[in-house]
Amino acid sequence: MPKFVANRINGIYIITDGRYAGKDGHVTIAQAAVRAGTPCLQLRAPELSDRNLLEVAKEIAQLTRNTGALFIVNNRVDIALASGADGVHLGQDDMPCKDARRILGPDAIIGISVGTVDEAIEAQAEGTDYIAIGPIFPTLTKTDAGDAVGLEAITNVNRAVDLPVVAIGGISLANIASVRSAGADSAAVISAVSTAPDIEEAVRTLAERFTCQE
Ligand code: TZP
Repeated sequence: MPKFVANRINGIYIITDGRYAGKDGHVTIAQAAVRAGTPCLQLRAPELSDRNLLEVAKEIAQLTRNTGALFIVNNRVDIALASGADGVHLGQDDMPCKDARRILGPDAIIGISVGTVDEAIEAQAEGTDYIAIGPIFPTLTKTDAGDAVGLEAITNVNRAVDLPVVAIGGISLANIASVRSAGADSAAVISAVSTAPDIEEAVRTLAERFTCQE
């Protein structure tokens, strides 16, 4: 594992969402998350053209550069490379980890989404740096995410692999402490932050609740 992964895939993991403010929404969320001290930020913008996505990615890479926050691009290895991001997050249908590693190099942070323990074990064998397990709870944000796997999936994946485990899907202020109690190193959130009236405050509150276990 690259030496600086473990302490940054720890705590809150903010994923941007452009549904509410389009292209500018990603940067607005990123700015607020960085102000609130998020250790990790992911740009997830399937709705943007390549050109706009790269522009936003470069802006966020610049924003995070002097803050210590890890900057990850969802799915797009090319955009991660061109923007100078710290790494990429891959789904089960995205480019295989070993090919992404060949392009991005040994120091890049590569995360993989899994829905089962078997997928987590396979992802570890492929050389991923962290595992995202989900959806833990039902979510409306990703319609093809599959059925909720529940809190026990976090515990099971944690036992099966020796990597930071990020819980994702339907995580809110009401349940984030239970995610921590189940053993997640990190909690990834989209709607709990992007729909909040004050994004910075939402990030801070979620981060505090995550660290104060039930
Ligand atoms: N992968 C699994 S669930 C999910 C993703 C990207 C969506 C999480 O969004 P929310 O709004 O935090 O439930």
